This record gives sequence, structure tokens and C-alpha cells, in this order.
Amino acid sequence: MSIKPLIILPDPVLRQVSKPVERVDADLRKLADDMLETMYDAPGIGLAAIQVGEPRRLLVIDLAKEGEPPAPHVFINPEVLESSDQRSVYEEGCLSIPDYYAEVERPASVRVKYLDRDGKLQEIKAEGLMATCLQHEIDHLNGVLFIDHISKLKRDMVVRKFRKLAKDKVPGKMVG
Ligand code: GNR
Ligand code: NI
Repeated sequence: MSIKPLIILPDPVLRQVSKPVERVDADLRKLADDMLETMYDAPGIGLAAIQVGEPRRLLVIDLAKEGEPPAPHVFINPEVLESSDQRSVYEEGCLSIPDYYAEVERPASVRVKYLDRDGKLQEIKAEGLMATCLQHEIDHLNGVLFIDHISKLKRDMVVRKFRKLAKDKVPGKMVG
């Protein structure tokens, strides 16, 4: 198992649309395990493969609270079959947009079909934080970030801030 570096805004990799997984094999399970390790290390409650630079339709989630036993979930080729008309609002964050949080409104529950880590077809009716997290991660597979769901004014502010941070990190841009 290994911890992989996270891709951070404004890296254009985050805007890629990930490709369906064709085979659930040892290589894919290794990537899922590395993603879980990377997510626990961060720490975060979810991670999409594109956040570690792998444009594959794969995501992991673990909503267990501190002190509870781990509850890792692996979702391969997830598809939203149905979204509730009822909405709910959560304060979201993203490991690819460190230390920025904003309220996002999404369907309160979703029915999702996916393959599990054994390649078996599964279906889940998710509510609460699981519904929000699944939608946040499935957005990543489509190159969508949670800041795409907030006002343009706030989004432009956070993108500008991260552009500047990235620029300040480029070698040769030092002052003094
Ligand atoms: O760790 C995370 N927390 C979180 C909180 C509210 C809604 C969504 C999330 S997902 C995020 C990790 C992440 O960036 N996944 O893509
Ligand atoms: Ni995210």
C-alpha cells in the first residue's frame, strides 16, 4: 500500500472526465487500497481516483467517525439512477481544494448502481452524508468540483487564491 500525492486546484487534471473501469482486477484493487490509505492519511471521508491522477471511474468513501472501526466502501463505475426532489445542504470541503469550505445544496437522497471491489453489481439508496459524499465524488469522475455549485463570485475568489498559491510554489519565482 502507498500514499499518493493529491492533485490540487487549479491543476487541469481535475477537469478530466474519467474513463469507465473495464476490469476489476488486482491492479484496480491495489489502486483502491492506495486511495483508501491516501484518504485516511489526509484525512478525508471520500476520494476519487482522479484526485491521485488516475482518470478511472473509481471512488472510495469511509464515513466512520473517530473511534469507530473503519468502514471502507469502494464504488466502481457508479451511476446515479434516481435523485430525490428533496434537497439538503451540507458544508463541503475537498482534499483538492485544501482549507476551503462552502455550503452546497444537492438532492437529499440518491439511488446509485456500481460495481464493488469484487466486480459484483450493487445498488445503494444513500441518504444524509453518504448521499452528499457520493454525489461529490461522482462529480469528480465527471471533472466537476464542489465549487462549481457555489456562486460565481465565491468560485472566482477561491480559484484566484489557488492560482496564486500554485504560482508562488513554482521555482524561479522567488523574491528576496
Ligand atoms: O473529506 C471530504 N469531506 C467532505 C465533506 C463534505 C462533503 C464532501 C466531502 S468529500 C471530502 C474529500 C474529497 O475531496 N473527496 O473528493
Ligand atoms: Ni473532493
